[in-house]
Amino acid sequence: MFNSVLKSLKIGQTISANQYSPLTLAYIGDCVFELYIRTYIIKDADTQVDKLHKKATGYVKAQAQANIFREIEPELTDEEIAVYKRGRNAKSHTPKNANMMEYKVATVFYDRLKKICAKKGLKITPTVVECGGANGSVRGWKNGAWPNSKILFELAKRLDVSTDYLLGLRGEDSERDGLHMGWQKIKELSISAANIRKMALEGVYSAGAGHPGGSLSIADILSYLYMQEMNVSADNPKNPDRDRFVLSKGHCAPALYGALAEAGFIPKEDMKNLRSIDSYLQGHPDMKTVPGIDMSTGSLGQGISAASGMALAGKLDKKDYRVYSILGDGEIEEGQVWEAAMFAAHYKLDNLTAFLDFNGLQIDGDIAEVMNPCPIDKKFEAFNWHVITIDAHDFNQIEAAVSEAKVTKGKPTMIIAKSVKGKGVSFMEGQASWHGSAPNKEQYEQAIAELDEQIKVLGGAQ
Ligand SMILES: Cc1ncc(C[n+]2csc(CCOP(=O)(O)OP(=O)(O)O)c2C)c(N)n1
Ligand SMILES: [Mg+2]
Repeated sequence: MFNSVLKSLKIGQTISANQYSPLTLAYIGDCVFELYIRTYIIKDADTQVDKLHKKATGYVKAQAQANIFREIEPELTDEEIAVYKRGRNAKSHTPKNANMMEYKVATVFYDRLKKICAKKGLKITPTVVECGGANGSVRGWKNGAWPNSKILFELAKRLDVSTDYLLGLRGEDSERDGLHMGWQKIKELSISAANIRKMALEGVYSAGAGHPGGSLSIADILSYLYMQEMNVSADNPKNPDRDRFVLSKGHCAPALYGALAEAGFIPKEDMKNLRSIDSYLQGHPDMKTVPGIDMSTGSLGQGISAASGMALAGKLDKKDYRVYSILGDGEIEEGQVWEAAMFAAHYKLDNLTAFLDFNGLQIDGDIAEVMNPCPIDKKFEAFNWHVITIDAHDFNQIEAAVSEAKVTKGKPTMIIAKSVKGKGVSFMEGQASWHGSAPNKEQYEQAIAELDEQIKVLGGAQ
């Protein structure tokens, strides 16, 4: 059935409104589902599924479905569970074709489509649901290409919403709904983040030293802050009214330099001089030599203290600027962090927004084994901070959290950003060994190729 719908659809063809039969919905649901797996399951770092999924086999899809099923089972009704299990291959314990989840996603998708069209004053007409693409047919799973979910991308693009919104992963009926970022903006920020990752790696590779893992895990947050959020300008880096940024985990300077280069503060060509004896781009940020750097950091724990002081200064001077900072999850094992936490809450520094890069790893491995700081959220709450937990690689969540921080009065905000150390480079992800070591030539070239591929998929220039 799915195949016949697949065959009946052509790239560039128009799906008419009366084709919104359950079958078509199920088909679109299938497309959506593939993307769901890519954006949701893979993101959650089930690397085994990730690797297999890249092979784009039906088995993997089934496996991923089984994983989703296990995750959502407690929320399903008995009837839904029965529908799911009817579709299962009893021997392999994996589901067959359409299952309840697909049906659910398809339904949510249609609801979302209706909602966004109503919001934008559009009717669900052939033009709204027209399929897009260049090469004449809807692409399937072959060649590891982006598959049928192309339709989803096309719709998201046309409607200027994110794919997550259409998938029902974000925004439903919440007050954050209105904050939803458009597809175009997410694409731009994703491309900037990939560029920041590339530049950070270029620096570390050229220097033969540095910290790639924690640099890659904060690239999305930096992209959001520098390319979207902060009131800063390369033309006037010392503007007294600018927002401030302090990289408390200063060893991740390569990512900060990448962000500054992406935002035009420093020339991109300078990345290759990272850590050279005569370069202004040292292994840790130096406020005296690098335009756009507000605080010299690297000794863990000190940056957040300085950021708190800047926030208090802003209050005393009756300035509107906001102060942003990023801490590491290993960094918060430093006692000084908790003095700063107490200080910022005591002085009700609601102009201070900190991110905690919760990648689970520090220099020697698992943070829980070195000196377990968990539960981190409860600790900051106890210190009287407003705490929000998000996915560090999801721009909608970053934006929603920053917006929430801006309207939170009387308290500083800690955004606990669950991240993947080494994010964006397959062989670095989740590996403590990439905390502070440089890639060799072959590894560097592979990493850049992977990031270039990501940029290509996003439609950017590599
Ligand atoms: C006061 C101090 N002690 C030790 C170090 C050495 N050091 C550099 S990075 C690091 C681990 C930090 O872990 P985390 O904050 O989790 O960093 P990330 O995972 O984000 O790279 C350590 C111990 C330091 N820079 N400062
Ligand atoms: Mg860490």
